[in-house]
Amino acid sequence: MKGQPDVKDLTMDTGVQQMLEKAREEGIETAFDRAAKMTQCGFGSQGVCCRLCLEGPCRIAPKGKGPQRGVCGADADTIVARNLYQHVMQGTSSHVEHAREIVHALIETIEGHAPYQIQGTDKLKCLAQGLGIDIEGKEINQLVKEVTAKALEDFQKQHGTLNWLKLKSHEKNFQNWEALNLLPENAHAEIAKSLARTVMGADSDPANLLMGTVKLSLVDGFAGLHMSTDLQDVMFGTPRAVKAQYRLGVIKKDMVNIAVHGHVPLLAEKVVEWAGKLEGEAPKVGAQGINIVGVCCSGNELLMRKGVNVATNYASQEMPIITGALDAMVVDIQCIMPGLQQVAQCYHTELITTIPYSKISGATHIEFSTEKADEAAREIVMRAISNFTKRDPNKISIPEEITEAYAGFSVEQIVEALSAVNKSDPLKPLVDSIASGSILGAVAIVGCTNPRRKQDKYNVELVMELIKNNVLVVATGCSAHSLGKFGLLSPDGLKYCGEGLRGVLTAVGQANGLPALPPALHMGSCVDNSRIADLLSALAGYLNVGVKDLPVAGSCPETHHPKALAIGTYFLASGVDVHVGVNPQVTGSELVTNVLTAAKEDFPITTDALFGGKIIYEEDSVKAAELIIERIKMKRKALGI
Ligand code: XCC
Ligand code: SF4
Repeated sequence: MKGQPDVKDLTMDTGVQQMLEKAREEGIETAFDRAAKMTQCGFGSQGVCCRLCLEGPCRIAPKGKGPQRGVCGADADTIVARNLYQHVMQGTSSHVEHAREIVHALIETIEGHAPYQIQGTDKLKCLAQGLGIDIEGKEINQLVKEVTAKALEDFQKQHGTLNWLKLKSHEKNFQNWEALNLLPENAHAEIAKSLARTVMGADSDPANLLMGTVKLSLVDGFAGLHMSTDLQDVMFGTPRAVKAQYRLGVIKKDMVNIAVHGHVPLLAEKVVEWAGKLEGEAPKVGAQGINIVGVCCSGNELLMRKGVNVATNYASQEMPIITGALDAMVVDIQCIMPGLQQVAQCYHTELITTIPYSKISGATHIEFSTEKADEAAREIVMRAISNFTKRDPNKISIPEEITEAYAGFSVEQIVEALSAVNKSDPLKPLVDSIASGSILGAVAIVGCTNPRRKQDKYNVELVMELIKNNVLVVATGCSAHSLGKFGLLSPDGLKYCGEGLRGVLTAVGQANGLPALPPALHMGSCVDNSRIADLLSALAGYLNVGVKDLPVAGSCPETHHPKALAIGTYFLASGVDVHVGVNPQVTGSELVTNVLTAAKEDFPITTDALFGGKIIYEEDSVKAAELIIERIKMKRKALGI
């Protein structure tokens, strides 16, 4: 078709390019096509469009040329701050709901109503102790009961603060937040208060709104990310290093292929279990077996704990269907494009939604509940098997490329790997390498891919630039998938590292019987950004400094989801610089921009001054790497190294 962008400009992934060509030939529209057609609203892009009440929508004209206040009198600063707050609210409520699901699944499990087993007993004991529970002589079920009761308090208590915040925050951060009156009482109250606070005619002081946003982000961090990860580890075990494969080539022509997509592993784990149990059914329809592949963060959860292969990441989630060989795509919550059904209906693929509050019109809905987890998973797998017979052979074309990758780097696994170098003091080799300059610092590459940006390019380029400069990289989410696809989660990627970093990764790898550790350590899904926070707290504790003093940063080069803004704000509040490669829709307010980016040094309040972390907004990955490294060097200097 004329005027369409070259597929090579849309994604770095050649398999995805191939599928985009196929989609065009077959007349199928994808997210990349829709992104190309959708012109972005100039007001919305800067965050100055307000539709909070029926006097509006109102929008503030840029550069003073036109109305400078909404009908109610709200100015650009108020509107931008409220919009950011609401984005963070969306992210926070997503993660908090995720955590709450896991709490209930654990409770139902010990009450005998849900077909799961408590696999992470060490983690359970460790959490229980941290929460002040006496573990002496108690059965596992009793400990789960007491730990989940502490978790439920984080949705209910009317005074004090979140148990998980007390459990997981670094002492210096806790003191700072307490002094600034930022400690949330409970997750639900804070979300409700945030909604009440950002309605028309409530809080309109932009600085106050920004502090509210930070307070809410602590709910995201502790009652969302940390609680989800911790309790998932209790249920399914803490991840350990695994080897797996990446790219669309993991879809197998002669097997029943099921893609698992979404976020909460409760369903995904069951689908894997039932695929194993029903393996014998596949030959009855002429298939050689059942092949589960991951997409997005459900993919991450299964990769981390089960070594399940990953087909693709966010922006290209339609592509597994376009191979013509996907027999079912089963989804739960978040990041699931409604457009999937449009694509699925052009093939034999059955799109299956499972969560009552996340349905897609036209898709099959098989209700998943923890009580009925087995029945639902069994039905899903059986349907996929029967769909195998409905394939159209003329429509099948699977890209061949496959990349090898390692994942499963929980904090526990990282510490264990380091123990092989120094058993009595595992963090010492890492800290020594940082002090000597062999490792300059560490950066977490997090977040997504976004159909508006060339897929994988910015994630990969940034990492290449960082590791070349001896910066250690850890990764989560769909950006980790980008790295996996391009060999950066494999020791093969070592050739891109600077000498110092390469030396350390090789030494630690060899102490563990591997040729080397990969240049980027895959730490999990987006909720597993909590693992990164844990690692930073441990390092800061070891060095007896604040998290804000560490030569580290976070970066989301290709994000698309408001969840990333919630996570990013939590990291800012914890004293970590956060680079964003995608327009965060705040540039319409000089005040908000200055508070977050500390662009003007003499600005009265900045997150940098309050917490020790700031936003670096830079779309170019090479320039971003320079800016990140500059800050890392500044923090090194302050540490005297
Ligand atoms: Fe979604 Fe988590 Fe982003 Fe991927 S990385 S696109 S948020 S699935 Ni979380
Ligand atoms: Fe307009 Fe104010 Fe209503 Fe927003 S809250 S739509 S700025 S009148």
